[in-house]
Amino acid sequence: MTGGGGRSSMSQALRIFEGYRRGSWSFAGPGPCSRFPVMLASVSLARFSAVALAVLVACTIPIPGASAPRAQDARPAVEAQFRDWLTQTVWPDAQKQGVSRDTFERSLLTIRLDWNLPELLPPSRAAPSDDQRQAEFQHPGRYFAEAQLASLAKNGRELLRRWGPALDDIERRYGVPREIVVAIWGRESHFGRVAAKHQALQVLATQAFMGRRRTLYYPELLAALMILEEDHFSGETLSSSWAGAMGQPQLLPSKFLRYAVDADADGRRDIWNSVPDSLASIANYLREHGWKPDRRWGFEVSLPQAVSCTLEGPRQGRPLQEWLRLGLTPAGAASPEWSGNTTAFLVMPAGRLGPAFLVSENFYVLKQYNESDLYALFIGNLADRMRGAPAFVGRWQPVDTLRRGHIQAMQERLKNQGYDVGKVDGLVGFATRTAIGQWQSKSRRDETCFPDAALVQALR
Ligand SMILES: [Ca+2]
Repeated sequence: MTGGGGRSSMSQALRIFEGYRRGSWSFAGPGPCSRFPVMLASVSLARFSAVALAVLVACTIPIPGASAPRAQDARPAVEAQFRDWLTQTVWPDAQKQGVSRDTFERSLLTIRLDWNLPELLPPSRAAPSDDQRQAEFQHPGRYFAEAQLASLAKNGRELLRRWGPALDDIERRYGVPREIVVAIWGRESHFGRVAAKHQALQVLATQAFMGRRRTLYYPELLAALMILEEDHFSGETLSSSWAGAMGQPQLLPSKFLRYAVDADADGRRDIWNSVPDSLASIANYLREHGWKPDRRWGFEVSLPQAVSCTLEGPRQGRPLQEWLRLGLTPAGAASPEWSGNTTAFLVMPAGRLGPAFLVSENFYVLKQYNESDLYALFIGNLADRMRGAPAFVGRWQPVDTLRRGHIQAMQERLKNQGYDVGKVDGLVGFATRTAIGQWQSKSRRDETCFPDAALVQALR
C-alpha cells in the first residue's frame, strides 16, 4: 500500500476509500497509516471531508526509500535468483510432500516476484528502519466503529435468512451458532463481497523468497501447491489478500488443507465461490479448535471499583458464581444464560479505560481464528447484534497516543523488575495489562491496567 509508484494519488485514494466503504481491510497491515482506515470505515462518501482525503492521499504517497530506484537496477538479478530458488529449493520440498511435476510447472514456473508487496526484504536492499517500532499503538475503541458494526449486522441478518437451510445443516453438524459463523464471514471478506486482488501463489512465493517473515510463508507456499494437487484448482483460482489469506473465510493454505470442507458436495473445497463451503469451513475451523456448542462466547459486565483489573485473562478463570459474588453484574440487558459453575474469564482489552467482559472458553476459540482480544470481541458483539443486541454499554475512553517502541521499552522494564508481561512485542495483551496493574498497585497509583504516557515515562 505504501509503494504504489507514481500513479495519481488522488484517484488511488478514492479507490481505497471506496474499498473501505465496502468494508475492505486491505490497509490493515502495520505502518504509520494503518490507523486511518479504522477511522474512515465509519464515514460515508458524503461526509468524506477534504481533511480525511488529504490524510488518505498522504498515506498512499510512496514513502521515500520504500521502493528506491536504485533497487530496481538489481531486480533482473534477483528474479534470476528467484527462479533458481524455485527449481533448486522449492521443487525438491514440494515433491517430497506429493506435488507432481506437472502441478509445479503449471503453477510456479511462470510466476514473477511481486515487488509491490509490503514487508519485503530483497537481497539487494539495505536493512530497513524498524517501522514496527514506529507504528502507532492502536486505540482499542477504534476497532468498534459503530457504523461499520451496524451495517455488518444488518447485512448479516439478511444473509442469515438467505442461507437459512445451509446454516441449519452447519449448526447441526458443527455445533457453532450461525450468527458466529456469519459474523466471521462478514469481518473477513464482507460476506465474500471484497474481491481479493492478489494471487496466493505469487504472494506466497514472493514472501517465502524475500519477505521479512519468510520462514512463516515457506510452508504456506508448499501448502498452496498441495491444494492445487488435491483440489484440482488452477493456480490463478487461488486469489488472496496481500498476506496470502484466501477466499471468503481468509484462510492461509495450511489452514485450508486442515479445516476447509466441501459442503455442497461438488468435489471441491471452494472457499472462493461457494458460500456453503465457506461457511462450513469457518464452522469446522471453530469446532476443530474446541468450540463448545452449549455455550455463548461471553457477555459484558459492570466491574465494581473494589474488584482489581489484574484478575483479567485466560489464566485466572473461576466459576461464574464466584465472579458474581465478587460483585460483577451483567451490563445493560446482557444475560449470561450460563449455569453458576461454568468457568468464566475476565477480559478488559483497555483495562479500566473500556468495557469489561466475562467470557467462556469459546472466546479463546475465536482468538484461534485471529489472535486478538479485540477481534474475538468484535465477532461476539457482531453475532449478538444479529440477534438484536445493542452496542456495548461501557465506553472506550480516550487513551494516550503511544508508539509500539515505547510499549516495548516499558515491557522490558517491567520484565526486568520481575513482572510477567508475556511477549515483549509492543502489543498490550492480557499479561502486559495485568503486569501494569500490579506495578500501579505496588507504586500506589490508580490501577488502570493500561499504558499511558506518564506510566511509560515513569518506567524509563
Ligand atoms: Ca464444494
